[in-house]
Amino acid sequence: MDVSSKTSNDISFDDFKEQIISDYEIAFLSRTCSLLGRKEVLTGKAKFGIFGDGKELPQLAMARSFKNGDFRSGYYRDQTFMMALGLLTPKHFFHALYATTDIEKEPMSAGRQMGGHYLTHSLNSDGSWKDLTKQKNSSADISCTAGQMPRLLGLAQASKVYRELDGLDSAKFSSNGNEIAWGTIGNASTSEGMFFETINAAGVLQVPMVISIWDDEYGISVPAKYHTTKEDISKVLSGFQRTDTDTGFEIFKVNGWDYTALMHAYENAADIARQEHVPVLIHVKELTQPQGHSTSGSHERYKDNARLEWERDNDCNKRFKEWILESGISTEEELATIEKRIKRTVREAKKEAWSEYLENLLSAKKNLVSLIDQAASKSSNKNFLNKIKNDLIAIEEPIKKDLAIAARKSLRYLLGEQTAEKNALNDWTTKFLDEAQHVYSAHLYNENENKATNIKAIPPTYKNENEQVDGRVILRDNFDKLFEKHPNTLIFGEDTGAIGDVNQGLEGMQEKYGKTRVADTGIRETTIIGQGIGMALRGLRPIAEIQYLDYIFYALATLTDDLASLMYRTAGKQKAPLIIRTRGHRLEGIWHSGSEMGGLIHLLRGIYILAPRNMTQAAGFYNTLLKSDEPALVIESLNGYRLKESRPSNLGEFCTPIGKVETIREGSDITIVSYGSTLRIVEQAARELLEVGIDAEIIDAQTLLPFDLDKDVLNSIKKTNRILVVDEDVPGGCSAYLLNEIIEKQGAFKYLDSAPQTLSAKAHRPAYGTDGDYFSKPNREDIFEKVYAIMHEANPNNFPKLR
Ligand SMILES: Cc1ncc(C[n+]2csc(CCOP(=O)(O)OP(=O)(O)O)c2C)c(N)n1
Ligand SMILES: [Mg+2]
Repeated sequence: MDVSSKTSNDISFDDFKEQIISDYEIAFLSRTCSLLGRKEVLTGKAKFGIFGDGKELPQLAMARSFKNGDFRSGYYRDQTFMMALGLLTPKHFFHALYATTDIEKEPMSAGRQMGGHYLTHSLNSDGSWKDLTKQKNSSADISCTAGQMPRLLGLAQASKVYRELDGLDSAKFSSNGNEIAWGTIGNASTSEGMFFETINAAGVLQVPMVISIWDDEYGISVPAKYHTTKEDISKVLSGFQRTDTDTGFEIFKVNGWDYTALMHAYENAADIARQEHVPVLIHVKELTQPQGHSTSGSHERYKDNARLEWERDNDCNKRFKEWILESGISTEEELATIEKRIKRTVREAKKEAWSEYLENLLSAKKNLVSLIDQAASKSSNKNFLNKIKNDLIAIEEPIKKDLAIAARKSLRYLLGEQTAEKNALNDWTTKFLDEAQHVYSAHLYNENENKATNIKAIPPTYKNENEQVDGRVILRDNFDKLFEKHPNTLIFGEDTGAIGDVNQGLEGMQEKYGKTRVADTGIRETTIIGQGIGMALRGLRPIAEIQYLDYIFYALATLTDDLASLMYRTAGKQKAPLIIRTRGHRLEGIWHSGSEMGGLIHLLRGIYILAPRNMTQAAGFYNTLLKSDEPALVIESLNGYRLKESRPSNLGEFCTPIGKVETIREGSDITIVSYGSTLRIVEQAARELLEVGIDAEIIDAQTLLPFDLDKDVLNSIKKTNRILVVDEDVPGGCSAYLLNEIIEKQGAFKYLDSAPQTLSAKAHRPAYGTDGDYFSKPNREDIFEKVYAIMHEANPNNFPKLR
């Protein structure tokens, strides 16, 4: 590690002094918040607290080098960093502790995440992008340790893409790729696979990233010797150090209490990353936890006296102050005045936040007390109602739950009564519950006009229906149109680039659009998704390819924790319109035939899940998705690339609608709902069923999340009065989900003459070979016999027992 003595940020001594005092103020402000925050939890006003104490100094250094347009991807310790950038005020801090649901007051998540999870707003209220080059940006934290790493890679890669490609729509996202993506991670969390995968990929891709490791030698109660080989992460990673001949990382090691060394290390790191587009790692050692890990538990339980004493002596704020005094930058008296002022500021912020938090609740309580009182005066259950009212009055600091319970219980005592007062209470309760539910449930998906489900269907047109080509050709030629039309679109994955994916759906695309837009990656599914999330957060339109559906599970944590929750946890203030392209369902064997849709649709709420039956439908989904801005998973049918399809003439234009089913065969006896590859077998079975006088209607579910927004399946059942759901997931998987949608949500039970049924694959993974497939997945005979049995039960005379 060569640290140059001159950096781009060199300033005069007077300015440096001023900077030091201002940094001391922020360090002290942040620490005061941490100390008071813990008290708020211990006295019961907040449920949980995790703070930034002990990590103040390096975060001030990081903040100094952080510029407009830069992005952070960090974790719960970065309180001081956020305060230093003016993105987190003491009042915000307390509102987050209390879980205030007003996004203006609690800008980090509108009360959805526990305090200590930070973000900035990338979107205007209509969902359009803000100018990210004019603000300091933080992607939204998640609690899962190291979960911030995969997206960090994409945030950094975006700079590289913006620098390398001409003709991009970059005005709001990048100034010639000059932005750094700053990552932070705790020492213990570097044990996670996500960390190592990200480090390796960043070294390969050579992206402008600065990763800080806040090393306090602990991960909750577990000391370094159980976490890290040699108990020293930068020593372990030294093989990544770049040399004169090899690219790699620049690695810095610095003590977390050493202000000048920190400032210098960060300025150097920023210069290298910003100018040379090289990843940099800063291992910040000798940090402490003055109050232990979080508010649950105390570190006195697991740290010995020697360690506790060392932590007290080396507390970075304490050593910072000692250094300021020793070097004559300020005096005890001056600092005492500053500290007193800051303590007062924080106490006031806390008081204000608490009273703002309570304000609406108290006025709602007042209204409710009066409504219960009035309803009681006209009720035969007056005494019971008065008891509820008095219990409510006694709650001085009510939460929404207290109000909801009081209102709902009161209505039970008014059963059967008809008074204007009861109606008023009823109306209030409905409105209150609806509004509260909205507060906690909105923004799982985009709620603005351009949401994907609003994109109108455009059917494929054909000049010559007889022009039959392999399905992969339709995909390839459609991607060609999309890359031409949307310059911000890029695709990457294993074998995606040079050979144009394992099924040649991208054949020739790299030659035409270059290695940045059509790229091969290492075998690392988690960070492929991370690249996608990070780049999508910065205005690009990435398509991340997961080679086979069965390998998506390597990336599942990132998909479910990060991408699927993004809109929700940011209360609509960030978006990552990432398209994930993969291929699944029937092919050969345990790991190339997966159709694990049940698992995915349950874990990935917040992402659209689309299962097209052929490549025309698939291409139509990509066209739809690129008109909108939401994340989606598209599962192409593995065995469909070489099947012939008519070639549409409006490639790149036609749109498969999201949330709509398609009836692909009309019939009158039974409705069969299916999706993906299985549909072809259902169609064959339906032809055979016709031979015995059974006329089946077949509906392609095609979009599993969301499913059938127009309730077309219900209309079909009104006609056939029977329903069978067929898929190749495990029993009780996606088929059970679809049945629940149809029977319970659409209300189809009213129209059924036969018991609703599902036919799925076996519970085990699909065995290899044609026979393995036949005995693992629903086959033509299974479908025939299942439908026949339903008809036999309904009409044994017409359909005598088969076997
Ligand atoms: C994937 C995952 N596993 C476990 C946890 C529980 N957990 C939260 S913080 C933490 C320790 C992290 O230690 P470190 O990375 O050193 O950060 P520090 O808190 O010390 O700054 C653990 C185990 C989690 N949040 N996520
Ligand atoms: Mg730690």
